[in-house]
Amino acid sequence: MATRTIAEPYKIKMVEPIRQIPAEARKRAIAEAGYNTFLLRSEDVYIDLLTDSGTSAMSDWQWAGLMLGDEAYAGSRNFYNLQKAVEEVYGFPYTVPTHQGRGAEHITSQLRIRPGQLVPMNMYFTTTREHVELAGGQYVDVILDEAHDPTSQHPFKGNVDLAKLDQVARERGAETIAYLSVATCVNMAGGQPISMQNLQEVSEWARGHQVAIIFDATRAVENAYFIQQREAGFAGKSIREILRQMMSHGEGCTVSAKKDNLVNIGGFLATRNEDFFEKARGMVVVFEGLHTYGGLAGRDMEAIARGTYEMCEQEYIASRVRQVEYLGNRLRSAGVPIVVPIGGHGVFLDAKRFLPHLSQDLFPAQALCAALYEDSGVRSMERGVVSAGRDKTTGKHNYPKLELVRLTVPRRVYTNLHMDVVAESCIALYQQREQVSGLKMVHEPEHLRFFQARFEPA
Ligand code: P70
Repeated sequence: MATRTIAEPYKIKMVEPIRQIPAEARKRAIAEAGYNTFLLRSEDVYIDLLTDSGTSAMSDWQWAGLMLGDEAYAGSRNFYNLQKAVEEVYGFPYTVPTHQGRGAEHITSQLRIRPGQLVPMNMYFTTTREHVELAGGQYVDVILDEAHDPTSQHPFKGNVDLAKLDQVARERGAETIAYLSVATCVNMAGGQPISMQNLQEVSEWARGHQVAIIFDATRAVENAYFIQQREAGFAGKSIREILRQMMSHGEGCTVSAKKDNLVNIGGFLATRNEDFFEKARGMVVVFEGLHTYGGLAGRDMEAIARGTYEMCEQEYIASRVRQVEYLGNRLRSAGVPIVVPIGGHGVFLDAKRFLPHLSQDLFPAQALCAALYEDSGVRSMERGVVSAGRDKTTGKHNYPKLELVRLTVPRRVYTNLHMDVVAESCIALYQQREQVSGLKMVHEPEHLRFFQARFEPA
């Protein structure tokens, strides 16, 4: 039987006009932005696939919640609604709101890492790693080798390699591990999920070595969807059940609510460890705000609470991930090299295979982002050598195996016709790929350089 089309489980109530500025203006804009898509003005962008972070369309129920914001300095009712939603959906009884994900990472790193300790992670994320290092910790990569191979079809490329964990414990001693930082739908690997079976094994390992697991649960719902679709025994389970089961393996989590939770700003730290919670509550007042708002307005917390329920709806998450898949399949069938399997939040172009004539010193992914913008006004994000930064001890560039351009799909924002426009632009560029030339970096900030670095044609 032919499969029927599944449409978005919503209709559009309000629209925001977008426009494509002329080719000459795009050429000028990207040059003025130092060939860095982070430095473009959003008004000069046609279809914005820079990120899925804070770019979601909220529902009418969330917007209605904004009007119910209780803007009291202390004890806002929206905080209690948020706490309840987090407890019901993730299963953690204690919540500390933060202005966004990195606020929660900051508190976690400062409280849980002693200088010289290690933090094994299933691949680095830029802000997480920066906070680990600022706290004197050291990141160790313990993801499967397959995650570093854009062509490997492994269905759970986000899995932790237990042999790598054993090696860390053997060589450095388990007591040097501050905690395991386990990411869901691993961003830098291309939005690749971790399996429930692997989570179970990692959690047994962690218990055996008396090491805590703290999740980066920023894209845990997308991960839960992949478990439901791909892992034996989960087809009949709801997203909420799967998410709860995933989180049961951790002591707590940090979350950027700007992704899964369908809001434009916000984040939180949640835990079942009362002592950690007490300490985090003590620290949030120094860096973010009182423990019942953490840098957010009451209305923001209400929107997160409501988004936290909505994100688990089956029809929503299916249509969201399928839209990403739709874009990926269009590119794949035209022979454009992308990371497979197609990820949860975006399609990742493999710049090494797209532009084989450019060495990593010529920043191929950065150059490809700039070329894509020039071609169509589509904005994407570099996830390669620029994002990987420099080694803190040798001062040399980190050369990641993955040199990628991320086409990140905002939630509930674009239609599949927008995806067609994006695909056609990538395909056109691929057909004339020899014409894309490399870049040289002319301005390099010390921290998280990719945000503000500037380039010129090499
Ligand atoms: C993105 C955004 C944010 C993020 C994340 C994971 C897995 C934590 C955070 C931090 C924004 C971004 C951040 C750094 C570089 C580029 C883009 N990811 N963990 O676009 O959360 O932004 O709320 O502080 O993906 O992927 P927040």
